Amino acid sequence: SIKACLFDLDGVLVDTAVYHYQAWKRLANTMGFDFTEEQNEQLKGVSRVESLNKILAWGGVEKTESEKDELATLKNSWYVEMITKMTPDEVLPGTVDFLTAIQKAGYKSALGSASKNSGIILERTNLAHFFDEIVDGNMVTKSKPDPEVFLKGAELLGFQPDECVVFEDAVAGVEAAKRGGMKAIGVGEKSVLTQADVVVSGLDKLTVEDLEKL
Ligand code: G16
Ligand code: MG
Repeated sequence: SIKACLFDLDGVLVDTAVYHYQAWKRLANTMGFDFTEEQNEQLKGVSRVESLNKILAWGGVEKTESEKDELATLKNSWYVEMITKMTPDEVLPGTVDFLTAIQKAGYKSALGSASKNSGIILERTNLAHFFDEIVDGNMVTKSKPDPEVFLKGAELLGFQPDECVVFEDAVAGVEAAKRGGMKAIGVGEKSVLTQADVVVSGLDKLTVEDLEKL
């Protein structure tokens, strides 16, 4: 049975995708091109370097490794400027209630995010205290859909993969959970998150009883 919960950050607990989008858009604009909101969907759950590579390809722009480092750093400085101003109001609906309920019911929780900025986001939104362990982009070498981020979370919490459930909004994240041998609750659309065991529109639609039924 399920004993631990592993949460993705962006798109599950908070909506930082809008800030990533604004910062990447600004970067593309400085290079003389733009990209659409639809293209932006492809950046969700994807690491910073991989996101930059995709954007450069969309603009038909080639850069050296050191130029890419500079561009990624510039984008991140704009992104950090925005997330530093985040408030607890930006936590997605139902998140605090659900995290409180599972904590009371005795489930352990870990974060499993691709972001290297998870610490600042969790502090600004008052969510940090809900997590027994934090695994983020600073601690992993392989991006989702590789299961590394979630396997590390399970290990740090001291549980087997099949005792864990992952909450994910990205296709790559759901795939990572399944490849890691975990249950996956998709947050989003059923037609998109086809590999998930259960799909909900948000954490506001979940109760502790739903975890017992997995
Ligand atoms: C998040 C976002 C991605 C972002 C990645 C890296 O992942 O969904 O769009 O590119 O983190 O973020 P950073 O540049 O802050 O290291 P997740 O796993 O929380 O959904
Ligand atoms: Mg996500």
